[in-house]
Amino acid sequence: MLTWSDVTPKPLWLNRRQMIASAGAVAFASPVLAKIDAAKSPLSTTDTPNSFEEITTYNNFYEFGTGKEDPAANASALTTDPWSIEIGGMVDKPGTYDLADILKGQPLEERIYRFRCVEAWSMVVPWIGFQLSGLMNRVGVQPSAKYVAFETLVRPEEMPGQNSPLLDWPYREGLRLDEAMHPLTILATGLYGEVMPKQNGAPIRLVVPWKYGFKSIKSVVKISLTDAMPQTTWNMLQSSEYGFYSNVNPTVDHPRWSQASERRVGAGLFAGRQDTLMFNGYQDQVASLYAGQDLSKDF
Ligand SMILES: Nc1nc2c(c(=O)[nH]1)N[C@H]1C(S)=C(S)[C@@H](COP(=O)(O)O)O[C@H]1N2
Ligand SMILES: [Mo]
Repeated sequence: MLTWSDVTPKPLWLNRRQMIASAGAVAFASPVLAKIDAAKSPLSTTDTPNSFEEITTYNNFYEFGTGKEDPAANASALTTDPWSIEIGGMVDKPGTYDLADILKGQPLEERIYRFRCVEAWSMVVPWIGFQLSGLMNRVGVQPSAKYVAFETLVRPEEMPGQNSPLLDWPYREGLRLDEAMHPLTILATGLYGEVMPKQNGAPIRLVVPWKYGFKSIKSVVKISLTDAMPQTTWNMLQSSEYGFYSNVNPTVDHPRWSQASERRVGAGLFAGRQDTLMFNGYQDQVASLYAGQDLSKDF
């Protein structure tokens, strides 16, 4: 059976700006950096991307600790090959799919997305990924399915944060089916043209750019189609602060802080804060999904 490393594209190209951006972090790993050759999606933002360094050293990945530097320091121990995802529930073709098999036939694209954490910081990330809808269509979503549930790997030997009951492991997330099928929703397998760094959720993680960052679950090993709204990690921990929808919404504050503005990571000490946009700026594409819903209740 093919493994992820067999299908990882070999060195292709590298432009000078990216070489400078990523040199400190990865250049030592190989003389020529492996690049994934993926066309840029028109769904990309024109905002300037954060640097590779910023994206890979300021992370939330509680399986590796709660500090922003912990994932970069601790994630190297994670084994990401072999990797498979168990896909089940209300699908025609349930099974445990090897990562290479999951990627088969799914067109990889570069998607430069704004990314907004619930902690009121933001980044711009050039992801490499494919639409979740492509995988859903391949496994055959049954008419009874209304939601998609996701789980992260549980492997405390390699994920030291899982040795404490800080969160109820596995990390869990969920989307309504129409959100999961939306063209903006991707499974990402890389960033900056590189195979996904471990601290960012290698080898495959969800990215939902109009929702707070915690919806974008990392290192996914299980996907289930259900007819009931799935349990989600942050909602289970504190339902008054974290709802199921978690759409970026500057008019609905977190009970302990404002969501009206955000700090762009790396923008510099004097850059100031910027206004947070409804649906993180993806209003034109996604507002219709929530027509008729009271977003102060469905937060
Ligand atoms: N499994 C798992 N996924 C996770 C998290 C986590 O702790 N564990 N943190 C979430 C949060 S709060 C954010 S902001 C993003 C951060 O993604 P990044 O580190 O790639 O920027 O990952 C999300 N996905
Ligand atoms: Mo977050």
